[in-house]
Amino acid sequence: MKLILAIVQDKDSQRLSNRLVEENIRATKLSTTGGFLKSGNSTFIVGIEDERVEDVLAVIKDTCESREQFITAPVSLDATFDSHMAYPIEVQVGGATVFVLPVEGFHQF
Ligand code: 2BA
Repeated sequence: MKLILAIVQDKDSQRLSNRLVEENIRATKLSTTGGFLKSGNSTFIVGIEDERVEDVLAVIKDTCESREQFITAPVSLDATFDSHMAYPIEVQVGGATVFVLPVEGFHQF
């Protein structure tokens, strides 16, 4: 058995939830926050048999889009500039960041 942790953008999370249910893949969705953008994303926890890992990855790949996002970073390089000046930085977010981990035990009591 494997544990899949998939961090996806909030915009894709409902579609991914629906697809996982359709494909009979059990999952738990957590509301999470990206450390860099400090904005909301969603983390799916999926416990799955080894032979279905590729199916889960295919569903995630099919559902989650990569998007460009801008953040506004403060500039404080030169004391002669207004310290409130800010400039936008473009970052590419997602589709999905996925970890596949081995599972030592699985119990449902
Ligand atoms: P965030 O940390 O909010 O990062 C959003 C996007 O900002 C990243 O997209 C990446 O393009 C950029 N970014 C992140 N850290 C950066 C840095 N130090 N300098 C420049 N750009 C940076 P993704 O790589 O697609 O990541 C999307 C989200 O997935 C991340 O949101 C974070 O929540 C999670 N994530 C990504 N890599 C991770 C990792 N190695 N461990 C844990 N979570 C991760």
